[in-house]
Amino acid sequence: MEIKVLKNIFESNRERASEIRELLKKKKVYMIDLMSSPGSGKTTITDRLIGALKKDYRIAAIEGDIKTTKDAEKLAKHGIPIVQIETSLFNSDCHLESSWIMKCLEGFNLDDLDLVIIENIGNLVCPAEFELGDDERIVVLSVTEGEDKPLKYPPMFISSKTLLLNKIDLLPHIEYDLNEVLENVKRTNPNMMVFQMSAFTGEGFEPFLQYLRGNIDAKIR
Ligand SMILES: Nc1nc2c(ncn2[C@@H]2O[C@H](COP(=O)(O)OP(=O)(O)OP(=O)(O)O)[C@@H](O)[C@H]2O)c(=O)[nH]1
Ligand SMILES: [Mg+2]
Repeated sequence: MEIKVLKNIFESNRERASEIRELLKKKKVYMIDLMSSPGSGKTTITDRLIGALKKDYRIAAIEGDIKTTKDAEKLAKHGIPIVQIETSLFNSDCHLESSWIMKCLEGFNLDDLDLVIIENIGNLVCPAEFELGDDERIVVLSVTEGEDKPLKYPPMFISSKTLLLNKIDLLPHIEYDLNEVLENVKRTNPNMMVFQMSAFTGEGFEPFLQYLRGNIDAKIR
């Protein structure tokens, strides 16, 4: 019985994710799902992304947190549509689900959008289990989290297309083996695209921007 309930949750989430995929295909909107541990740099990256892309694309953001509207407030200066999901208002869930994303999308005018950025809740485990109907799952891993995370938390790395290895400005100050983390990524997901960057200084951000522009344009142009 327990297994049946669990299966139903995942099935209904997957069905709604498929509906989202269809809707975004029809409306020609690209959607990314940024996932990571708490504090890896999702909001800082989102801020930089919006700043760099808002001249060329019409962007909206969905911010997921258990509590507070702090991340949405940080992005408010861009003047784009933003929805903050606070899961403490229902179950304090540690991930976002596709039915909530659908609700947010229904609140946007999709005819006036090219790109939706979802910042998932800071958690390297649960969000991997819940498809959101996005075009691209992106994991952010900061260098202060250790080289072993791809091996320890494989579902997140296997289910994602892209890795942003963030906070490389801190490398001179810490013990960190770049080759080791890259090897661990390759062992976990050989097809993963990896971008090394500092969302803080902007170093390494341009190649990721070019790659993302290519993916967005391939869908919406
Ligand atoms: N040195 C350095 N600090 C960074 C970088 N990116 C983010 N930070 C800092 O790391 C802290 C957390 O960054 P956030 O962008 O809030 O991280 P987050 O993943 O959105 O965090 P949650 O939403 O709480 O999961 C902040 O103090 C940022 O200024 C970076 O590339 N280098
Ligand atoms: Mg954040």
